[in-house]
Amino acid sequence: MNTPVDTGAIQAMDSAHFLHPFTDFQDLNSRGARVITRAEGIYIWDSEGNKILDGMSGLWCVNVGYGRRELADAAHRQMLELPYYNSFFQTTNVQAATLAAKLASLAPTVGGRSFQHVFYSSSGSESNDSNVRMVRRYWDLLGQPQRKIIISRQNAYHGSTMAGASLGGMSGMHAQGDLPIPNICHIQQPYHFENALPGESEADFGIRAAGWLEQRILELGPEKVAAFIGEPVQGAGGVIIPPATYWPEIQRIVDKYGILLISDEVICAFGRLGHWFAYEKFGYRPDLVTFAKAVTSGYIPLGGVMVGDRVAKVLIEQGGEFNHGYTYSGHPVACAVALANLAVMESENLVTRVRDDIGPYLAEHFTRLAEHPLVGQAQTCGLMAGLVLVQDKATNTPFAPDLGVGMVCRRHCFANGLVMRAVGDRMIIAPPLTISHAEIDTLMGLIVRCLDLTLEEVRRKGWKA
Ligand code: PXG
Repeated sequence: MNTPVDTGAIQAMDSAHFLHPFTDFQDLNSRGARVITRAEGIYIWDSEGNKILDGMSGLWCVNVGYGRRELADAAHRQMLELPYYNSFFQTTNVQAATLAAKLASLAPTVGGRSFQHVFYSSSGSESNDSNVRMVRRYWDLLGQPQRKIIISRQNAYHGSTMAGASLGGMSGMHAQGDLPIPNICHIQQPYHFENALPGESEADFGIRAAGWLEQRILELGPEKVAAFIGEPVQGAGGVIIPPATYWPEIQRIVDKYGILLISDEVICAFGRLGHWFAYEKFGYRPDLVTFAKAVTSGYIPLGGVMVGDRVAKVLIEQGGEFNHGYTYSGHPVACAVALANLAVMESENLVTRVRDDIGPYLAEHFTRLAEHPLVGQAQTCGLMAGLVLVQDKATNTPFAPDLGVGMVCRRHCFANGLVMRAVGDRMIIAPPLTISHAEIDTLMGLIVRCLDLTLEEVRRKGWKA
């Protein structure tokens, strides 16, 4: 049940004291934040009693859905037994060691490369900072300290710390705070809808987009390039699904120049794409894999890096002390919750369910949205999906960005009990992996209704014929 909440009082405290992430503070204060008070399954409730279908799994993380007693019990038990101890000074804890072994067993070996080691953090951002540290240390130890540059992509999201935001390719983030830091650069993203040549097939575009990496490596000098980092499917960038040809060609290029490959799976791992880890789906062999979010289904912060054999061997056998770590590396409560979360995923076959059942079911229904007069393209990958709102469907002409049509649609979603995100004019969802067929039907009904309302509004405003 909802504990009664005085919405106005909470909003007043919120406005007076809480600086929200990625928020125009003044704008939020002028309207007051929506107060979310409880959640169950795929639904959240606000303090006014509105029930809202959470099409985003919180922020891409609540993969097992809300209200899981198993996870709460695991945290409670662990807090009573050992709430905290560090792993700096030659100590460990049962949960951190057990989880590391479990994660190693879940990460598939591809092309003879396995992941036997985990470096823990508390978030995706920290994990990518750790990646930068590990990559640089690796090349230093191999006597190639000039290999410093990490290549990433425009419109990538890799976090919000100095290194995370630098690795990411969000121009708005780079504009604040003199980013990126040195030795990080970006190539164009593999977004067929926007960047393909007229008539260019997905397959051809995928090869050409991967070729931008080789071009940049040659411009920089291969001996200076340390690593390439990418999300299997770009999440925060708007669910940008690369052509099937893209990742294998990236693999060919990094192999050719001996460059490390980092797969940032903060969103894509733990079943989101129907696999424990997404590199398996796309057929590439990363050296480092960033994870966070759904490792605990977001019930408690935990992140880390799966460290592949190639890097682990050098760090362990040649590295001596690695001068990097966090107070909460291997936090026993977070690791206990992760173990309980992975146990739920295994016992309910959530990962294979996405691949064989609910993922295809979502695809079947979501892709039909492409028939809507406002939609230029609708695609899914596992339980991630994105559609593009267009001004002219025949030519896929976009709306002028300053009209903010995506935000218009998002407002209709929120007002009608649906969390669906807008990234520019791309509307995206990533529901909990537990969503039922009937709940997908409900979700689709809500999306269609909100698209219809958006269409009505843009026509009324004369933005579309
Ligand atoms: N890498 C990826 C691929 C992510 O999606 C991070 C790193 C950073 O994780 P932390 O735990 O430090 O936030 C993320 C996070 C959005 C949105 O608007 C996405 C994320 C975070 C905040 C907002 O879609 N992803």
